[in-house]
Amino acid sequence: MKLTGEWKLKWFEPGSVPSLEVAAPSYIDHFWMEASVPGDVHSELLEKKLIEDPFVGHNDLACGWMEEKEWWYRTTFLWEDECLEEDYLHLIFEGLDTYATIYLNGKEIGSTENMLVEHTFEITRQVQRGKNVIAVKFDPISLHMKNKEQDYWCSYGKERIWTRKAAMNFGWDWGPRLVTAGIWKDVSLKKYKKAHLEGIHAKTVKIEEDQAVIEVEASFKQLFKNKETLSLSVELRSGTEVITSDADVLRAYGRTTIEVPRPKLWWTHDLGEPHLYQLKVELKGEDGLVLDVHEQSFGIRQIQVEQTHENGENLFAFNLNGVRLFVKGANWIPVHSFIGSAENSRYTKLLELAQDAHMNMMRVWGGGIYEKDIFYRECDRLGLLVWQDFMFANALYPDYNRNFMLNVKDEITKVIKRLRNYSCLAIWCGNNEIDWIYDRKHSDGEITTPFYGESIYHEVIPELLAELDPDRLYWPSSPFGSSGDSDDDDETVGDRHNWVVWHGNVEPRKKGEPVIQDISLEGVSFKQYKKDFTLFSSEFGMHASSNAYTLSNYIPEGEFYWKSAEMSYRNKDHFHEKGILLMEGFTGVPGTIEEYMNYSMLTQAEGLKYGIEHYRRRKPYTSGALIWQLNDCWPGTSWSMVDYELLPKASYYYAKRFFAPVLVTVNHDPGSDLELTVINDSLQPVNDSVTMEVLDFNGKTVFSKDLDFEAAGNSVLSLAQFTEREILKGEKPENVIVCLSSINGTFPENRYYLRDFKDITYPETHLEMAQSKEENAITVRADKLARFVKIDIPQEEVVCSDNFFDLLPGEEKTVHIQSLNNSEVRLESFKISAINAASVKQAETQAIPR
Ligand code: BMA
Repeated sequence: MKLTGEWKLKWFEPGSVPSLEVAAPSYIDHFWMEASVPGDVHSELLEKKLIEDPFVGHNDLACGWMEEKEWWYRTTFLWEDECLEEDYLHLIFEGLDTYATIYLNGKEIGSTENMLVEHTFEITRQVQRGKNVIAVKFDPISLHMKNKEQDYWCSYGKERIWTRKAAMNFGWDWGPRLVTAGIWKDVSLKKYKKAHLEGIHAKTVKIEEDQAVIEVEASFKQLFKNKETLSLSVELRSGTEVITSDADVLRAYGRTTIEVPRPKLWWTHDLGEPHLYQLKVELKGEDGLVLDVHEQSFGIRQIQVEQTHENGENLFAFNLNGVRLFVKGANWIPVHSFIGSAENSRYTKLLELAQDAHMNMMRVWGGGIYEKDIFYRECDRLGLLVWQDFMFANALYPDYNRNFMLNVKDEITKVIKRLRNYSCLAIWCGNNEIDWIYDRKHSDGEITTPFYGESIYHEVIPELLAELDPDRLYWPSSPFGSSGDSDDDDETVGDRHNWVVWHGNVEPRKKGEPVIQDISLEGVSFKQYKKDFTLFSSEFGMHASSNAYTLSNYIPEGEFYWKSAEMSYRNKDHFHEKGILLMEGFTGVPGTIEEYMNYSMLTQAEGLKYGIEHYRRRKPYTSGALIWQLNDCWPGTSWSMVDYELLPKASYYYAKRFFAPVLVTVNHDPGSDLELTVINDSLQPVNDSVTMEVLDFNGKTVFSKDLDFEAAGNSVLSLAQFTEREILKGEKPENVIVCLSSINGTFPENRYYLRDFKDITYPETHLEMAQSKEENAITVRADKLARFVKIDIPQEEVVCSDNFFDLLPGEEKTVHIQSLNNSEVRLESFKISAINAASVKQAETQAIPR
């Protein structure tokens, strides 16, 4: 029985009313506001218009008072069921944010201090027939911080040292401080008879040609009065195919293996079908009656991380069902500042976007939450792997405190049990950047304390995993791995965060050495990616503006201009110069808001393309590229590829090409030779021919060549090399575009300029366009080369088949438009522009002359 839906909510001054009074069934909550559960107090007050939208202007600062209140939720439920001798009842809170005390019918049944996991209460004797009252009190965090030392390293919000809550609530370098409270996940009542299942663990132990072996373990809890010998049966189903097996049970634990003939494997979507079986585990009494059932989907698959190449070199390569992968994806942060109120559909939309851009892995970054089940279910369904951090990020944690550690151990245990059965789960990781940054800050004298928290990642988590999920790789931190005296960002071992680009880190660096940062045009430039020979790039990226619609919705009137205080407030990173330097090196410094939006998006998109094509050419010695970051939790300017209103930035559309399974790339820098490489991540051999054309901006062919190739499955093929002279035939390098296209259609068109944007003078081009309402499509054409053709969409959650593209002279492109929320697409309000277009076109006016 679900207890979600309507609850009542009210805030009090902390301690101003005795708790037992408010919790009492007789208490009159008549005048309290109604509240949704799951949810959070900010969303509730916003809906009731009691606060201004915290995302508009500086309104987030006006919400500060909410952190200092005591928040109460109350609800009633009717319990008509009888609890018999052998029955017992659980009240389950899947998420309480954060310091909560729970009362049932006026009695305190417990208190919790961990937002990140579920909390269950046995209420068999407290429940009454008829009306019952639940009251939940949330204390202000500050109340629990009294006498708690907070005088050591913790980026953003010192309270989070002690508080097991989404770290990003306290602010991050891409989001505001909005410290939520509330019942943020489902609440339910579950009645059991005699016993219930507790921990199911299903895994693939062997995959052979025509058979797979699955192992299912289950434990259960039995009512102490019940002395029956219980049994467990397991069923695996795919369509009409059903395999059943009974487990051998010893005390409260059972185990069985299932042999699956001709198994259909779970693959990432780029390699095959993410096939899912249905798994059912039943717990039965001596009379054969089913006491409890567990159902889930289950993918037959094996995943490992290969750390040594056949030739002895180091690797960090995921291997799925025997196939060594190149991981393509992005880092995932909470989908909203108000996580409890975020709709499940937001997860589906973002993950489908990721899949459409050929991503095959998401990293659930350690400063947010262990995601909601919908996230993992969708990753299972869509064939996306998950890199799962434990929720420890950029801070020291008080592992010297026994109570804190009991809380942490409980959290880790619950999380492993909840997530280990998802097929998408590829790796566990202890924390975000703590090992690496501890050494940096310690060497600089900024940290003088011991490495508090070290035992969590190096002792507690690995010990619990050895018991509860021993077969999946555990990686203590990200980045992690050192070849002797180097620091954990070592490119020759494990994963690496490339914050040379953007943050200007100077690397390699040895442990104990001072930290050097080079915040200069060259220091932060994306050209630095080519010096990165990492085995696995798990974080790297650059800022780009959000789309105009997203920003203009939340920036107060008159403030939507470049360098306004409101625009600058959207950028939560330190040293705003970094972004400007990055643009200065590639596009030039913007002078207007329009230029800022274009230049930052173009720099991010071209920069990521530059880095990722380099990483991909290094396969398998580089085996993964996870962009920082896929999504945003508010309408700011950040490293994200998709903005808060679910409007993709240019980099997202670029990803559809630079992450394509088969890609032909050019390795080139101004003045250097052009090296053509075919990257084939698909498992099939590809036979095709590349047409390489060098055109001037009026469309004249300067050079053209067809190059046949045959690329083996899962391989990289070096194809050809040209000097600039050979292909320019006297033309100036800044006056041409190099186009690579496929004769057989096996790879997407790939285009390059031979000089940086700022060093090119684009001709003035004229755009022509037409629209088709019936097909939700726009066709665009340009007379001369058009750079960065942008379809500006004043509507949320709309995606194009392509956007932010270039058009060759006379080239015509039809773009299909899709609304993610199925609302009407208002084509007539779209604006089409190009950086070098004479004017901006409104979608309704022009028609392409035939
Ligand atoms: C890394 C991440 C995040 C941060 C990002 C950008 O440090 O792990 O903590 O938001 O880089 O600075």
